[in-house]
Amino acid sequence: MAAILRCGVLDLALDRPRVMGILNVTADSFSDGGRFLAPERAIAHGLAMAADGADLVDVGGESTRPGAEPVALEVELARVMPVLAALVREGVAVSVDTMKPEVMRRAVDAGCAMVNDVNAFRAEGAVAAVAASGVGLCAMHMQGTPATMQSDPRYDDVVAEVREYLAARARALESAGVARDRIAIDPGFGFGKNFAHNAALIAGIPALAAAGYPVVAGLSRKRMIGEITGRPAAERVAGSVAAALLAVQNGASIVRVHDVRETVDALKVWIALTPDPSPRGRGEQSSPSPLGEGRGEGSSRS
Ligand code: HH2
Repeated sequence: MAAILRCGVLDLALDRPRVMGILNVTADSFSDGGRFLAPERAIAHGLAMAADGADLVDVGGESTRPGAEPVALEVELARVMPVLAALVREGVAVSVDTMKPEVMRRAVDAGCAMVNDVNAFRAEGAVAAVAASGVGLCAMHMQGTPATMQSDPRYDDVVAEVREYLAARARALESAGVARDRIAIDPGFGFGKNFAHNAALIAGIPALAAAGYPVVAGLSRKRMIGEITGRPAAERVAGSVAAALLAVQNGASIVRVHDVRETVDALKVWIALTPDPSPRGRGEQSSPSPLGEGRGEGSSRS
């Protein structure tokens, strides 16, 4: 697996776990809906997450929570673009969380480092929108659509099916000219998965990583954490940090989280006390080094 994830001008070294901070510029996200709909609040929160050590800030303008309805292109652009542009101007590495090719194109033009698609670039024109850009790409697995995905998800072998799907999507990107070291994969926790499916996928991260792409894990504040702890979304911080550590322990390269400061602290401890902090299954190993202060330490902008 690549030791570096190439994200446009950002080379994200994967010798230690990386943190993607979640910035939902939406009215209805399951844990922070409405909090960051005002651009100035969103920008301030993005800057705060970067200062707390987020390697990427993932800006999204459309909730994909179970039952969510799609938003119109103009609405999504109006939410995402001013925030994304302001963060890029401030030197923050930004990822855009979208399923829409036009949003992808505009975000790439505005200097985003990564495109994160819960639909794995299946929309017509999505692969073409990103192929020639050079930015990093995160392809996520989802069974069904957000509107219906949690009604009755079924798999014969969830790990094998998710892995095969993600490998096929990565191959589709590579066939369109995307370099392998630009691609990350994500099993899509909670996207058409029940508790047992999610649990199997956490345990199955080594098998997913064996597909040869860095694994992104997004467990933060999700229903599974609530089912285990009995807590509402806003009180799932400790549970989410525990899940992020477990994902990293199992070989995830990037964790997508709401609570950047707490996760970065936990990872610092985990890295400092783990003999080999590089994700299992990765070919080349490196010596332990604590997470640096602030954003981007260990990454390079060229
Ligand atoms: N989860 C959500 C959205 N985007 N992207 C990736 N790669 N992996 C994930 O697990 C993932 C994702 C859903 O979480 P959130 O953004 O917090 O909520 P909402 O979709 O309601 O905005």
